[in-house]
Amino acid sequence: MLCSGHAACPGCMEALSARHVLARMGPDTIAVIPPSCMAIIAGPQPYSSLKIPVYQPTLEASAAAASGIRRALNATGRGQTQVLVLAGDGGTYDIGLQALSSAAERNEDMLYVCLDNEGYMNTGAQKSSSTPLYARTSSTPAGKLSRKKNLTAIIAAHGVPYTATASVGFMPDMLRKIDKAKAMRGFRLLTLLVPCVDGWGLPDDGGLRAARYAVECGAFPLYEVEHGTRYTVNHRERTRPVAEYLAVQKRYRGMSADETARLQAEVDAGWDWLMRLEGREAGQFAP
Ligand SMILES: Cc1ncc(C[n+]2csc(CCOP(=O)(O)OP(=O)(O)O)c2C)c(N)n1
Ligand code: SF4
Ligand SMILES: [Mg+2]
Repeated sequence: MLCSGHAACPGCMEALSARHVLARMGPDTIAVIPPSCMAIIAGPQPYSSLKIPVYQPTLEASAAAASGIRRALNATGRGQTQVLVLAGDGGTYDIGLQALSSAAERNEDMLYVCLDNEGYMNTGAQKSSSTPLYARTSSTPAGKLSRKKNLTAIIAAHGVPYTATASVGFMPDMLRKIDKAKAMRGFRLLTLLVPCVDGWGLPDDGGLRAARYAVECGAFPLYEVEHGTRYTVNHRERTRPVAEYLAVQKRYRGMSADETARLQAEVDAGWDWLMRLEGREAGQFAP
């Protein structure tokens, strides 16, 4: 579904993730791809590296464009065709959030995949609200001073059928979630962590390792939320300190021991929050 010869950097995890998403979604799918690395990978019209129709909206409008395509398909008897958004974190956490929230509130029937490389990578690796605390970007050269926004929980709070995180470093979990989301109807969001070789300062063959370490240290937990309340954590073991995840990337170079300890504490707090939400659904926790 994704042709070879596209314009991704060598070793790009976004291209690898998109290839698997597209393969699972199948040919009866229309893709909506706003400005982002994925739009470069998909190619400039009239050329395309995707074997399905692609619509490229403005950076703000992915979820609105996908809503319109969905309704046009329904009106012409093509309700079975999947509408798939492939958008970056800048176009999702920040610039497209208003349209995204509206589509979630209306429970529009689409699968929205956020290819989360934690920055505006296509335009030179500026920070987004998905960039984690202390990460260096071209617009935060001394390290970001605010934390990563929790998109999954924000959209889950709209009460939509399905939101989940996934990482290409845990492929069976990722493929299961794509299949599960595809089989559902209504608004579905998958946030895929896609380590960026260029923006994170990784070696060309370092993407998968970063994708695994992020989960194993708890910085990017794998979980899914059904109907806004039922939280399930999919990878429960934390087998590394955050410091090991930071060490494989140049975007955290020069961090002090104090900053590393603060980031570890923030990851620990995020993990506890997730455990409480999961327990609350099981009746073990009174909010
Ligand atoms: C409203 C608006 N602002 C800025 C841009 C310029 N722009 C194009 S792609 C891009 C980066 C998008 O970042 P993200 O969505 O995270 O995708 P990535 O490039 O990281 O894959 C920006 C800022 C634009 N197209 N529209
Ligand atoms: S800048 Fe990053 S996300 Fe974009 S194509 Fe290159 S490696 Fe992939
Ligand atoms: Mg991005």
